[in-house]
Amino acid sequence: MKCTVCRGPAVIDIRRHNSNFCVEHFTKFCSDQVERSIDEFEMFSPTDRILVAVSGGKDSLALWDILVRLGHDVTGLYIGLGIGDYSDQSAGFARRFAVARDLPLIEVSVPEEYGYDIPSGARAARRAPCSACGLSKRHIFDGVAIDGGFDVLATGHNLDDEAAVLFGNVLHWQTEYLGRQAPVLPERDGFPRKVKPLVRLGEREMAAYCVVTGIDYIVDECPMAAGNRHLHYKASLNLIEAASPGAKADFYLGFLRRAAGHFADEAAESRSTLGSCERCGQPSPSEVCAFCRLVERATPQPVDAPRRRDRVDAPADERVTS
Ligand code: Q46
Ligand code: ZN
Ligand code: ZN
Repeated sequence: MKCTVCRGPAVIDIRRHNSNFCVEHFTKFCSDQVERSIDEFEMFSPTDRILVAVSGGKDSLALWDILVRLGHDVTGLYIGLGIGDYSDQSAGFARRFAVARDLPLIEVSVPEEYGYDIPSGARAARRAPCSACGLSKRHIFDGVAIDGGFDVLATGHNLDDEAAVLFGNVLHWQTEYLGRQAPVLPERDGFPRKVKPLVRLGEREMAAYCVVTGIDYIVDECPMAAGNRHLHYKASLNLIEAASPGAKADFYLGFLRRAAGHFADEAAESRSTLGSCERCGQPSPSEVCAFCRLVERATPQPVDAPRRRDRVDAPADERVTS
């Protein structure tokens, strides 16, 4: 197998592009795809300060690496969720990545800061673990991005993730969600701009990127992910992709180009006017936001209301810089 660009030995084939690449040209292919998404969807400018949410997994670490290589100013944000060994190990991968490259990493521990961990907190609050986890992460992402003065929050959602979510939203015709399924969500009402620069790259490519560039990442999936319906959607799409290379990208990117606009009004209508949560100050449609209600139910004894933290000058122990 030869590289389509230089005819040297190829290390990966990308069937949907009908191409094979050597290490150098595969790395370039990944950077080019990210750059193309940033430009096409107007995600951010070269001078914007970017906060990238990192889990210690392949996608978020590869995204951080690519954005740094493209010359962007990027700070990592790792959230400790208290999911046993999985959290301990994933934190280690995020820290080692940051230290080895001398990159700033902000860490927030949900158990230490808010008094619950995801497995027991979700049980106490009678929520599915991923629902409690998603709510917690969104709250912390938003708070750190806004309080730290970042221009944009970037997450490592890839083509497989986004196609699977789209598949689920189409299967159940969740039109309000379809209207919001864009790789850029603009800043509004105290929420930061959110972007997904990996939407042109699949899981297999991100794993390969980490291998060829020497990024060590946590391979194990979160133990709480078992039974998540998106795993079934991903498996179904993988079967379709195997028989018809490019189907996944056509499905997702075609939706963005040709159909997403039809659902925009519906998404806008469903947005309520937001006030501020009386406890934490974050934007909320109700007096007390969903996150503060979760904290109240998830902690054995109500703790002091979580407050917005001053992220601009995060304490030294929350930054990993070597
Ligand atoms: S970390 Fe959290 Fe995921 Fe684990 S509990 Fe669910 S949402 S599966 S990205
Ligand atoms: Zn090559
Ligand atoms: Zn609140």
